[in-house]
Amino acid sequence: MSAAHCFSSTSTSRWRISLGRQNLQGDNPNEVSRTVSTIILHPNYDSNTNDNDIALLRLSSPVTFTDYIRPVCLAAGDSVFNNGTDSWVTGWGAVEEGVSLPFPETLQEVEVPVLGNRQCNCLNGVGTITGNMICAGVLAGGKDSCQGDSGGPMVSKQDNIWIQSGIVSFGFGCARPNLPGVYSRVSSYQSWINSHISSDKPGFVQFTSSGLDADSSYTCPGLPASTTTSPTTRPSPSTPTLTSPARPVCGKAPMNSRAVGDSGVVPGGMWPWMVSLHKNGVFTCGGTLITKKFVLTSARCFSSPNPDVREWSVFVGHRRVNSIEEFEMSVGVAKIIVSQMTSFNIALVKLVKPISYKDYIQPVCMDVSNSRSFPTGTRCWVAGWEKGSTGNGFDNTGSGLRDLETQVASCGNISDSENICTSAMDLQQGDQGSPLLCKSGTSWFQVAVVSMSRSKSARADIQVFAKTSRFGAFLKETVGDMPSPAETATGNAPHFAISLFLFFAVPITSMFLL
Ligand code: 4AZ
Repeated sequence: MSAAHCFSSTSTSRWRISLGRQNLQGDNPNEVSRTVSTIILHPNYDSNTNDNDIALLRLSSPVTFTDYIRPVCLAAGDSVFNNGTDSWVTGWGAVEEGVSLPFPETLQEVEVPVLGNRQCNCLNGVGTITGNMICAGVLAGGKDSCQGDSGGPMVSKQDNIWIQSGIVSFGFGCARPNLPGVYSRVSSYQSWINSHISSDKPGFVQFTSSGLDADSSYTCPGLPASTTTSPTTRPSPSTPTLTSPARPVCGKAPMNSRAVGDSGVVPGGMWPWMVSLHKNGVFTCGGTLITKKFVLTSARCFSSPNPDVREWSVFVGHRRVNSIEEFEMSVGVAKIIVSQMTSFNIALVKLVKPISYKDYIQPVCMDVSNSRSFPTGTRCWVAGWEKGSTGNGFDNTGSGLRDLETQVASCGNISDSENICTSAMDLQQGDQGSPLLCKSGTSWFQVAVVSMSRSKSARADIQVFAKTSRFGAFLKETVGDMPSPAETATGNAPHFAISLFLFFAVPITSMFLL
């Protein structure tokens, strides 16, 4: 299998196929070669648009498989390659634009993540990338296929099987920032390939991606709305239902069965306000839903003062469906508003559309009127995602949402009017932006945002969080009306003098992060 653009005609006479070859020059002890009996170009190959850039070459005679010559599996038609899928491209092409591979021209490899078609269209010009193409590359540039790699494979590994997802096709230059390489999408051609091979057909294997594709919420001017629908799997009918009250209520977790002593991997739906924030498709931070349109997280999730909203997407509705953890949907980001204090800043992420509440999608309470107390000994939890090996922050192999139980502790000689303290916790990088959750009455409150700096903890025995009552005005101003706890909605809210203050905290102490 190769690319159609490598062939100016279907004349076979001048072609030779080398297999088991390592170097283009010098000795290749494991090499076998064949002439070509037939060249089949895709009938809809369009040299103007590069659409359907695929070709099949029939070898003049079969080759014997060896340790150096083996067939790759091909991505089946129903394969899914989410944004970020780890991929490898191999070839003898140029090592940078205009620089050919030096002697003895040894086969090269490069690792590149899949970049979703929506984002790839936005980067290359809307309309450039058809559904028969798949893109891969890093936005920073520096890793790519290049001239001479054409026709070669892009592969991804699944359960120890290498599956070819793409055929090197084209790109604007090589390894340029924001210009990923473009590949023919092998999974689009299962039936075409099979129609030309009668015996000894290739092995088509379905490649799957876990979770929703972050690319589905990516957009830019001129790009049609996403046609990607939410997962076909639905929550089981046995899950409890929560009827939506006219006035939104916060801090309700109908599926939460957390009891004192519980910590660890969290089944979906347990903390219904938990969201995960993804930058360019890669899990970056935890966060919480505080209203239908706002997510609260740490300012430290955003490295630049003016984050690009187009790079970000928010996954909501973490739940368990048929024993698989997944998110109901991903939503784009309309605005990222970072508080402007000198330290311990928080960030509000405004979503492009409001979220509908479900059992497994609920807002957490914010104690904006500072009327709740969380005395020493109160049991609290930090919920957050481990940064999984897939970089998605979640997958089916256990690196999902987990929580850590802790309890409110005395701040000792540290001012407790300024701080809230808990027993020490093993917070990790993936917990950045995640909440410290404590129950007051029947409602769950977020009393802190995990915001870890690179400095080590000042005290190992307790976790000190700075009270962020100073963000009360910022929150009210930015978010407006917030849902209230069920108890106060019935009219028995305690009346406190300092109504604008928020009992909301960010830890001062922290973990060392990579
Ligand atoms: C080429 O000319 C070519 N950066 C192949 C791949 C890419 C660019 C050019 C992708 O064969």
